[in-house]
Amino acid sequence: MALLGGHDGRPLRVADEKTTREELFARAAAVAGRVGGARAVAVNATATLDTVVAVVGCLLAGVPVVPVPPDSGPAERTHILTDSGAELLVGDGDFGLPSVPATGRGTASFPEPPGGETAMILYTSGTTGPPKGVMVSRDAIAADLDALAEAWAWTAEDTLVHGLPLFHVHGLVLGVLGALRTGSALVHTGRPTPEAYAAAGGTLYFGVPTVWSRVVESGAAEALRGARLLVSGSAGLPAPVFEALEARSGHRAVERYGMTETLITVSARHDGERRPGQVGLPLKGVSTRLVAEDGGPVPHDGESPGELLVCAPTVFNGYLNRPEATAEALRDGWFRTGDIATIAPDGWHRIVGRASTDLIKSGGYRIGAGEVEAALLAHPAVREAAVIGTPHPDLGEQVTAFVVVSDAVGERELIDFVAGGLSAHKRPRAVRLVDSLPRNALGKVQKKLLPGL
Ligand code: MCA
Ligand code: AMP
Repeated sequence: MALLGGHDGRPLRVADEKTTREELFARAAAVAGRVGGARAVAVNATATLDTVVAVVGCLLAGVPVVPVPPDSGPAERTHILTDSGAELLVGDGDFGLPSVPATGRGTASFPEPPGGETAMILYTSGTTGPPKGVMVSRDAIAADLDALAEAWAWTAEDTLVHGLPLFHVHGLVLGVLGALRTGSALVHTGRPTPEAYAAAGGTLYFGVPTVWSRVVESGAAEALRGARLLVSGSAGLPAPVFEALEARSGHRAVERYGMTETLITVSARHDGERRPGQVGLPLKGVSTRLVAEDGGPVPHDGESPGELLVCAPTVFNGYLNRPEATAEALRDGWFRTGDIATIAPDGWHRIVGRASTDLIKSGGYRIGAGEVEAALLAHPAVREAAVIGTPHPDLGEQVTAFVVVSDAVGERELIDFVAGGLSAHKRPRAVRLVDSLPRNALGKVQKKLLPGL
């Protein structure tokens, strides 16, 4: 089966624009004809139909597509474009690359490219340094979407509703390619607001926990009673939000777990239990296990925590240009997630934390502390910086920075300074000016001693 399914699926809406499958594939064919042969192609991944056309066009042509966050600041964008080797931009954007339009209609058909080839390069934060390019193959995407379709009974009868960003796995791979492959109708609401979710009349809804918490708080949950499945992922769904959502919508949310590098690997099922605070069972074709810090096995007794390792056909092709990082993360086919989990004897997984304090999840976005620290240190008044995630009632975690400065500088100025280089969600919400950072005898910052952790 072609990665993108047939041309006879149901219609799509992205923000205010509607289209049929036929129209989408005709527009995408025009793009495919213009990008063929490029090493990689960038797309300014706004929440628009043009983005969907551009991505589908690249996939038809078998050219790796690089969705660029539209709000990424100059430093982040330059890194993504340089590292990915993108040779062209589809659509609008001031990217300093030759661009081709996403307009027009084509009639050519394209042979299905080899499944092992990289379909997308998705940039995601590590604990240190700039974001890494995660190479995701066509086969990995197809395997993941088919496993999810099976677990959620996701078919062409569904109308999928979400408003998530089109530059990450959740919104783009599941939320757009999933609809194309299963044939379901898609309503992308532009932004994931509770009002838009309530008005969309879907059967299947995707959201990050912040979205579900806002759906509950706003009173919109009541309008989702007629849906079939509400799915949460990208960060842990707090049990109180799970329970409030059930009380107001009648739905026990399906929680699922994944990563950019592995796609979605663990989920509750449409025809199975839903347990608040737990992320479910491995999807079809996925194996998981737990290891201790010394690499030894950890029992699957539902209590002993260990680092979660994943082996699956959905695992990535590696980090672009970073063989050492790839070798470090992927050993003998097992990917080290960096997440600490328990596995119960009945196979249910619970994510209990992360091995490193240097990866922050805010609103479902993964943010590397090191990248934000580097952005702060570029300010002439900043001498030292330590960034951590601190609890936030709406976002799960917020980015909090502790900085030592040499000259008088305000919190706002430093926040705006970071925003000048990086995506908006990477900005610290709070900057605390301190006299010094806690360090050990070797001079390493002891983040666990910072207030808030
Ligand atoms: C933000 N704002 C700020 C600051 N930070 N203003 C001043 N100072 C700051 N430090 C601004 C924002 O720009 C925004 O302004 C306003 O405050 C509200 O921001 P926020 O509370 O963040 O809300 P939001 O903009 O409505 O975003 C919440 C959100 C968003 C919609 C939940 O975080 C989101 O789209 N998250 C999804 C992330 C995602 O898709 N992750 C998937 C990764 P203004 O209103 O003017 O814009 S893939 C993945 O994780 C795996 C595979 C998986 O499992 O899915
Ligand atoms: P990303 O690379 O942005 O895809 O983020 C992946 C990370 O999100 C994982 O390593 C987890 O830490 C976190 N994550 C995703 N889904 C869940 C979930 N359902 N529960 C807890 N954490 C999650």
